[in-house]
Amino acid sequence: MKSDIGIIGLAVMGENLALNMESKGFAVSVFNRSTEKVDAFIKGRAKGKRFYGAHSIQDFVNSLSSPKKVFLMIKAGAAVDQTIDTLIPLLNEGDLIIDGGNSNFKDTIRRTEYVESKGLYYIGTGVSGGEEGALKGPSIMPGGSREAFEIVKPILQGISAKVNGEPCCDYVGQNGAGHFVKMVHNGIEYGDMQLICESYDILRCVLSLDADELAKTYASYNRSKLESYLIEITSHIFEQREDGEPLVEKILDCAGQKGTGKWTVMSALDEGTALTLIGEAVFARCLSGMVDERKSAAQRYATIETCKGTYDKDGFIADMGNALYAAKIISYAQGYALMRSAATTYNWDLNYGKIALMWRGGCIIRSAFLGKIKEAYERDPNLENLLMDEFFYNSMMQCQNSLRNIVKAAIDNGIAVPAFAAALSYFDGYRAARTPANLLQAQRDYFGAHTYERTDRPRGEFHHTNWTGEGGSTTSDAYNV
Ligand code: NBP
Repeated sequence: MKSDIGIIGLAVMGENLALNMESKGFAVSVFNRSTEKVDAFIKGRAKGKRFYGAHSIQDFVNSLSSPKKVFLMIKAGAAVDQTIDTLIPLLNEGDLIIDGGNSNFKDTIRRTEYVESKGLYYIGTGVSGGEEGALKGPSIMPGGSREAFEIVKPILQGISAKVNGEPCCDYVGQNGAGHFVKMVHNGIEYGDMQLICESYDILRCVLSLDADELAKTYASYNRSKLESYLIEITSHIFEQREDGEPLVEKILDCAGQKGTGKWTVMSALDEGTALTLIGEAVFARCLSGMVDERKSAAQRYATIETCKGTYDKDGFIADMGNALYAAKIISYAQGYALMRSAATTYNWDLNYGKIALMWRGGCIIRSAFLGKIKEAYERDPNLENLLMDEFFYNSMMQCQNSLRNIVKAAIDNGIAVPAFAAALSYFDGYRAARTPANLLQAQRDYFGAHTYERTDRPRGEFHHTNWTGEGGSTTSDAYNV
């Protein structure tokens, strides 16, 4: 009997996805470049289950029923291109290649065109939820043609997480849309994690909370509007002890990153949308990496007083909860604004409510809050910015003072809060009818004759002033900074 689907790549994600598929009733073929991993899997976790372990790609392809569905779960980058090139001559018209790794969406746009030019279908899909999600039900964000999605829909929706019976997997859009949305998901994950880390830094400094109290505080946040996987695991992390000491205090404060946060910020720069909170989250990881330099600077500036304020404990903890909520709203507003802009650039018809639903379960940023985003886009599918939605407007009005209090406390106590501060600055900038950019335009026109629009003239009319009396009337249209 032939298999319903085949997976190439038996590292942590591929192995668990394969087991998930088999547990949902699909027969699965597996292949891995180093074939000893195939044997180890078949003799180990796959024993007695409906798997076929192949030792060559040809054997692997032959073992699949038509249309053949090949799911790549391998390292992103050149490995994907190489494997696609190996597969193309072995597949027939109408067969499908699915890339489930963290590929750059621009690579996925290119590969979709290439694979489709050979008469095959191509799906680039985000898969989120790590090892556990892959096994028990990840969030799956597929992009490609609709026909391609229909071929594999029963399998992808079958293995995905479910919230209230609805699969956390649906068609996202053409070519790179799935990988783009997954990338933004990862960027938002960076922002959520950074906000939680900053809240921990403030709480331990200002209120001197110990690990037990922090565990209780985050557990209480998890019973509130902040309910989410990341808040939940944070409370568990504070409970973890080693030799009687909280393990978290023994972990070096040097953050790693694999690049999807950076890609998100780079695409925001390409789009010209303000993704300040995620940008700060990426830079905070960079700064954390300068371990020795920071130690020297700490000694040099040791006389600056930090952690010196006194605050009402219960009131401060409540303020922190509200500040986290307000900053999270702003971060998601920025992330969704980026997706809106990219949808126009790349001609994707993104359904923002469905995207919120796909993130609602199975993935790292899963939270009750995403249900509110889904409702906001149900109220208005063309919502310009989440901050303009009725629910989020009311939430911001309830929480923005707390965000100010927390940023003030951080500044007074000498604690870095790049993400909280970026959130507040974006909010205040976004709701400003008049920014100081009039002066900026005057500066640009002064030194570079870049011209400016006027408040007392129609938009689109550009004016130049000879500020020094020495310049001519020639204006710049090629040189822009
Ligand atoms: P890795 O990203 O560590 O990749 C290891 C797999 O890639 C192995 O099967 C390896 O085969 C294969 N591979 C490599 Br490396 N080069 C290859 C080549 N030239 N040709 C064929 N196969 C090659 O595995 P992972 O952590 O399971 O992640 C898989 C994908 O899913 C990645 O794109 C990752 O970014 C993404 N992802 C990971 C997570 C997570 O939590 N880990 C979550 C979501 C998405 P070998 O055994 O022969 O070396």
